[in-house]
Amino acid sequence: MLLALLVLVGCAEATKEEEPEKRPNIIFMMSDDHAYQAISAYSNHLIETPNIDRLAKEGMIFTNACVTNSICAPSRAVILTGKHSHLNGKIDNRFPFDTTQMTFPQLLQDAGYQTAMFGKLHFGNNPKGFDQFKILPGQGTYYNPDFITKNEGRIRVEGYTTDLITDMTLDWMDNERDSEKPFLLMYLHKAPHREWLPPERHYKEYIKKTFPEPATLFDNYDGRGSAAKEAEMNLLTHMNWAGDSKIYPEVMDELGIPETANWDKRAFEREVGRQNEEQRAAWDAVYGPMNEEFKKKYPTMTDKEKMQWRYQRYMQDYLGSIAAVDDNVGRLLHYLDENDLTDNTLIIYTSDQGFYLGEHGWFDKRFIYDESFKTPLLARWPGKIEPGSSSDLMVQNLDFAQTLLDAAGVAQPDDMQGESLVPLLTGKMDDWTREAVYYHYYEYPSVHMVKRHYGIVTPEYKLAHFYFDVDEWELYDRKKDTQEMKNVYDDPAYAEVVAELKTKLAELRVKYKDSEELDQKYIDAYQLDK
Ligand code: SGN
Ligand code: CA
Repeated sequence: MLLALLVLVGCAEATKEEEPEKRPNIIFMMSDDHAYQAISAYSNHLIETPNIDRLAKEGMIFTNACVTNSICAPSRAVILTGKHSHLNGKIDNRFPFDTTQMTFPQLLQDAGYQTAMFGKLHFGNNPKGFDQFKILPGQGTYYNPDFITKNEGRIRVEGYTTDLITDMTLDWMDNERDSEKPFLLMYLHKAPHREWLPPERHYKEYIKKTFPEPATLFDNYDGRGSAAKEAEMNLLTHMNWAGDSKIYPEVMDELGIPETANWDKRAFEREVGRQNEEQRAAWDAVYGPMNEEFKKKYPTMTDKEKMQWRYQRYMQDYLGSIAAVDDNVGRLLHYLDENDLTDNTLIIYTSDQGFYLGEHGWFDKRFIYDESFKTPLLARWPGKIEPGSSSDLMVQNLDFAQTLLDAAGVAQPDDMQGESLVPLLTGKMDDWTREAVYYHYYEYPSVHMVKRHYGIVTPEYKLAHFYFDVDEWELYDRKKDTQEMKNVYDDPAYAEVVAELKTKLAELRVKYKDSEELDQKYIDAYQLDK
């Protein structure tokens, strides 16, 4: 009898040991243009984001995560393929994404994962490797959006986009999720992308707030090259009055304010004009009085005052849009808690790139400079990631594909160019060897006019080469000049650093298979495409 019992216990032990670890569910949460400066786990000088912060408290925060090409669709292509833009071909927002390429969701689906995508993809074609998807066409809209769906064609849904993306996600979790399989969920917000329209519950509150100005709001770009001077992303001179600051087109006419871009008023119509009667009445009850006040102030405002006013208006709408993202992240986390899904789910929260919140007087992104080059990154994986941990290593959006494949126990294709972050996440950092990252931005000439450039970034320095219609180099000492105000490329004290970094940059270009031929190829293709 005792022997039989021992044998039985022995068998149970053996089965326990042999039972393969359950593959984790994966939720990849990404918002669009969400600056790390606007997540309170990074800094709470602008906004509190308690739900997003929960991921940092219960997981890991990365303080030096960055992108390879700071713009929307290219970033998404890098994430899906695990390859730099020059290899995956999606160098800018206009080039088509080549859907014959392998992406990590296809590999996860092949390996038995149930896969779904909700929200913004921005490729102009549908994602491959998804059992279900509902995506916004192009940039999408904030109110009453259209969705392109896998099973129902193009649909229009009444409501506020950030909330709707979550409704669809939760509906899928409730009604379509196959509990026999692990899942990959890509939960992709449009917010807080331009033109920054919050829902009523937040604009009511945010329009009354005042935010601290960044130290470089009045930057005159001295000390840098022509790229910073010629970029068209200044809050005072390049922001739309109607589209961005929400001044009514008729108020602009009354005050004699010309359109900033020739689509300034059209942008307002495209977004605010999409609201239904009820939404519009609620909007006007709050933005109407703001317009009235502006009418009184405007005629005597100095340029400095206009800049300050525009900065506050920008932050009110941008941060109000983020407040809704945070609410919805909270809804999703709550659903996981309630449905016993928290423990075996790896969650990533990131943005497709960083964003300028008035630093250097700017909005938008594109540059290799920190606010757009860096991106928020938080990861939670109970039992695997130490709660409250952080990493300042230079990880990139290039690493996500391999990381998620690795987490799922799926082989990483040899031609992917990133590195799995799983060792970092699980506290086995010994084999992390990356000392520098490579960056390459292409979309020029185009909206915001940020010149083409590539460069190398190490924890200490940033070296960038601006090319195409210029041939200029910039070097920043990241430790001494954290705001990147002084290009020290020509400073003899840095001659050795320049020489060393140029060698390393050339090596990185070889390593990642970028080249002058490819630079030229993408210039030629762009010209033809014009
Ligand atoms: C639109 C925006 C630009 C933005 C690009 C790219 N203007 O053109 O400000 O830089 O998208 O953004 S808008 O008024 O039409 O919104 S991205 O996130 O898709 O790369
Ligand atoms: Ca973006």
